[in-house]
Amino acid sequence: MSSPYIFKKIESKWQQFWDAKQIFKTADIVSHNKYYVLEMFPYPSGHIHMGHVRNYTLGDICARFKRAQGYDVLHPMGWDAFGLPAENAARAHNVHPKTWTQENIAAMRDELKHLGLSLDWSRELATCDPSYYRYEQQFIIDFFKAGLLYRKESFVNWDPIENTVLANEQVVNGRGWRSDALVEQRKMNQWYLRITDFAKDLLDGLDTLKDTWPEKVITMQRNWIGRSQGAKIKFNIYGVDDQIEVFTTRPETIYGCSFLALSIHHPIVNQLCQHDEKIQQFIQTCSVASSAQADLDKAEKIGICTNYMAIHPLDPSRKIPIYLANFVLMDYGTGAVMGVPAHDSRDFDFAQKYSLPILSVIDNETDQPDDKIEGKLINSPLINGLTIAQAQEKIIAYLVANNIGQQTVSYRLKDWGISRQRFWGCPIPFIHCPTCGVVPEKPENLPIQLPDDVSFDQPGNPLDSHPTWKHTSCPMCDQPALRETDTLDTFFESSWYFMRFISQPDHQAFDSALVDAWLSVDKYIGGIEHAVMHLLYARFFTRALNKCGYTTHLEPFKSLVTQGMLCHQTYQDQTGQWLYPEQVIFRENQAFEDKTGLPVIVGRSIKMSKSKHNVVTPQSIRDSYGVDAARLFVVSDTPPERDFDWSEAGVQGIWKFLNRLWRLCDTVLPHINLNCQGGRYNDVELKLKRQIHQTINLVTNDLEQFGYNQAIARLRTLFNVLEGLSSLESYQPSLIRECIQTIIQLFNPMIPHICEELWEKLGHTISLAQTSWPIADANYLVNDDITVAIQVNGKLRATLQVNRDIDQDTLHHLALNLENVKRALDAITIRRVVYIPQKVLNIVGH
Ligand code: ANZ
Ligand code: ZN
Repeated sequence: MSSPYIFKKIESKWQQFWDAKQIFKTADIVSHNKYYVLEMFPYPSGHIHMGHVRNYTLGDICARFKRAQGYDVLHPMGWDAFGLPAENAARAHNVHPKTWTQENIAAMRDELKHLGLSLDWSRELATCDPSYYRYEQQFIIDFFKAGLLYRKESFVNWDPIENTVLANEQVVNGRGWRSDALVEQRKMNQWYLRITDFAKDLLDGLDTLKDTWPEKVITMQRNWIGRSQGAKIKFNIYGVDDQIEVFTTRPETIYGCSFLALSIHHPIVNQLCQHDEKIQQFIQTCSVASSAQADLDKAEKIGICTNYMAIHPLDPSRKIPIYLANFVLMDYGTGAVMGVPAHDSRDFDFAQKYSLPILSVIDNETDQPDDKIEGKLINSPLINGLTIAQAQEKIIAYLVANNIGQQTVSYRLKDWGISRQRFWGCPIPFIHCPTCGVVPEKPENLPIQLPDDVSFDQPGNPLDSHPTWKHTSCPMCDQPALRETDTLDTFFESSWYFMRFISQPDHQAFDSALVDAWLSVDKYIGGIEHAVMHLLYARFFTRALNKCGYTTHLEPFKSLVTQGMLCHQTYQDQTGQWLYPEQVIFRENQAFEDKTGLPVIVGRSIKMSKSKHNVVTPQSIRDSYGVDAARLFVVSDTPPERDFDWSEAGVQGIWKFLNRLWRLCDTVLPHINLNCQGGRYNDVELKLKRQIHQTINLVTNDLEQFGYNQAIARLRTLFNVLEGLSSLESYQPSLIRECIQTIIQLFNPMIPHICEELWEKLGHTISLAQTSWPIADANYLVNDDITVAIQVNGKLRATLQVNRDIDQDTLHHLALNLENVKRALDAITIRRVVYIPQKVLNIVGH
């Protein structure tokens, strides 16, 4: 009777079936019952790794579950296909980045299709395709017209070896992350998007996400946007007809100010110190350093005194030295700081180093916000004796009244610099005309395509060195002009791909009615590494498109899941070389190298990475255990947001379980037939019936909340019950059928291939992918067990866990055996016993 579980055959059979029937294709309609599931789309590096498998399995479970519940599910897949690795491959192997990318996409698509994901492949897109990026060029021009795009000369991190601008995140300890070259600060003309216009809105929007996004992501975004309330205060410069404005969050400490510190890039520095050699020398030194916040925090705080003094705005008799300091950023606040050494640790260090006065202006200052002792102002004529809050208010009122300053809010968030001196990105569709200036390309000339004949033998941007590409004529005056050779930051592509997935007409970016209907993404799943940049840019982009009339939406992602990393033990041989898991064998819990038999050093479980060789490939797992085992394993045991430890023993355990599931079906099959009818249930049957429906109820709730590991645990419990039944004959066949079917249906989102096959074996002619989710019958959800309070003369003495249908006599009997009750009854003669069913048993006596 029993047949073996041949997963390879089953898996390819059902993948072909779903594909041929186009079951997961989503109609282009304005659905009122939609559910949009999206995993962050992959970069086509060439291979699918286990992290992808976990990510897409999480999404697929959700998509299959929601589909079974009757939603119109959209679950698409595509490729985030621009970026540096393609360019590096082009340099190394003399192949066009497009060719390299397309080959990788083909390989990865093939691997993905073997995972049995319920994807609508008809919507597949690659962002390097002109049919995609042409709309980015259109957006850029729209943004320009809406005042959201501008050019600015600013200091950027310049990598002199790679010949390109680096983002702050790409500068590590002052060096280029890849070249290791000392990064310089260069002044360059760059394109910027006005994300700062939306700083407040992006911050406020987080409130609407606080129940559906992970708290830590919200916090990270909030910190990144970095709202600070404070004041701007103007200081006159002694002997010069000019002012320096500082931004401070602590205006009440103004009497403690003993120096001003300016950024080296502050415009006034050039004005006053252009011919001061020592100052110019200092600026030079500071320029060869990263402006990344993290690096600045670590760097030693240094400064230099200018020959200028500022006048204290509240006490004109005081002159305050003006310094330049490396810790003052030009692009935060006003680029100038009032130094208050007694109340700021950075200012304190600076004051000590340069022997500046340290004047305390607050008594009892404490870091404890809920401290009873409140700090009071001292040494501050205008505000002495006031609390900090009172002092702030009074100082600001004074500043405003005397036109010295005003209350203000500053954001850490900076405008998004989108220019990259790269080839493999979307060309920015502008033209530099000697007469007309910077002019957008004509709409009819879009897309501006990347050239196919490209050479990477020179450093720098090949678009710039291409013999013809940049030479064009001005759209306004028709005279010879030069094309912009910068391309867009690749975060641009990932900022709207979820809209293009919804709708991809030939002649426009998307159909707005469809996008309005299908956004926001109901479940967005991806790595925590995107907590700030990608998610913030996409939130901004949606608002920018909203402003340009493309969509009514503001927030693109309703609910977010950030999955943990996949980890594995590491192995090293005696010389410290990393070994792959398949090079290691275990004997009696000791690890040895399979070739040499020498002992292996086993390291703790860390994120799978090629450099440490602690990876398993989806391909090898598929070959040894099958896709269903891989899918089930990566979601079992651990909640999605936690790191997951991959182990051979673990996946073997899952594989054994799948075999048991297979065999159990074979075992029960002879006892059930398709049209077996159910009758009244006896007690034993009722118990099983309740277990089935409670499982449906709980698993449904678990899946709703992404508690996949929990759902699996409950399903395995029901499975164990069925597998453990001593005699199937004593149950009505219909009940056994219901039980096995429920197990299969509820397991289907995780392990769809084996479930489809078993479903078919049970005689069904309609596939599970087309079958509705089971619904728990409320009549069977009541718990068998209840807690009854046992009272003696109205006083609680004990509680008892009993079956809800227990009769009074049995209950009474059980109660009399309880120690506490016995003791209470010691000197009492029982007169009466009152039972309020399922609540209280009261024993009354005297
Ligand atoms: C006087 C003062 C006294 C300050 C005190 C702090 C404590 P957050 O909270 O991050 O907004 N600051 C202002 N602009 C700066 C810039 N461009 N580069 C570096 N530091 C700058 O920090 C605001 C505080 O950081 C401001 O308040 C200012 O120092 C400094 F007891 O002013 B404070
Ligand atoms: Zn012109």
